Amino acid sequence: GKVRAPTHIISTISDDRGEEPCYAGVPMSTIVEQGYGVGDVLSLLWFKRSLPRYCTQFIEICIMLCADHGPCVSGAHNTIVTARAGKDLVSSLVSGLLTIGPRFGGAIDDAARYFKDAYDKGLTPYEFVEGMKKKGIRVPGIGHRIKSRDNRDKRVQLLQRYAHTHFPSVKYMEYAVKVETYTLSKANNLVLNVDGAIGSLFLDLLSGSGMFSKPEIDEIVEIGYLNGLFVLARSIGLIGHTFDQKRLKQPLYRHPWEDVLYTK
Ligand code: Q5B
Repeated sequence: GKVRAPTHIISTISDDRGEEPCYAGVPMSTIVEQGYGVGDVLSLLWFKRSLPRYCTQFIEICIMLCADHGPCVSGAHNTIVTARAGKDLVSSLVSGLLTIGPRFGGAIDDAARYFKDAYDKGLTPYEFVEGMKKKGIRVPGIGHRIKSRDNRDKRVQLLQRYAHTHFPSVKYMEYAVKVETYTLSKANNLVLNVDGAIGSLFLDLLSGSGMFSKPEIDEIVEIGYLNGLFVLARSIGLIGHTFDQKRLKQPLYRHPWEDVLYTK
């Protein structure tokens, strides 16, 4: 038979060799003519399948809600400083993106991992939170610098409301809310944050939609797809902050001496 020389790259999500590009086998003309949205395209390229409308709309809501959170957060701050140093769009964007991690925006995957593990093992919120404390690990998806019991994060409420209306099951999110009830008994700012809401609700999407097998869900959680939602979304805002600084012709940023504690 035919012998195929081994290739250096294997790729399974898209193909540009034909008359038109295809995403997971779906031609671009179908995507455009049938009114696919960003959620559909993300589903094809990340999950290699079309998802039901309520799922793709949820993905789009996550992207819209996380697109920006003002100039004071780590990512925007870095982007603003970089743009003001005269750097180009890509440099300004990536300097902001590089701050996304376990404390800022990049706790979605770990929130999903820990909430899934705790729920699947049947741990009570008390056992889960105190177990994390013993290990010296902060509960990912819990806590916020400015949000608190008395100043709830509207984004979290909007995501929860959407899921309650459209998802067949919200068991992971309900577990995360029980964890929040326990952490709030410890401190006012230990709320379920936007990372925790997306992490727990994405578990509900994966397990409740019937579109993913159990090994596929485990693989998605293990690989860590979900921080990608925040990275993708916040890129929109960081690009906006770059243009804003350039439009405003802002000079080189220098932090004021008065705001530094010089000490030995
Ligand atoms: N403590 C977020 O901390 C923050 C605890 C905890 C147990 C916790 C912290 C945290 C987990 C990571 C996470 C996503 C660093 C946040 C986001 C996007 C954003 C951002 C924006 C946007 C805030 C005071 C005491 C200490 C701590 C304890 C704190 N968190 N205990 N589990 N999770 N969370 N990140 O206020 O006894 O005094 O030592 O790491 O989910 O990034 O808008 O800003 O859209 O851009 O700085 O929303 O919660 O509190 O560090 O002074 O801690 O609380 O151990 O206890 P803070 P700290 P003790 S959403």
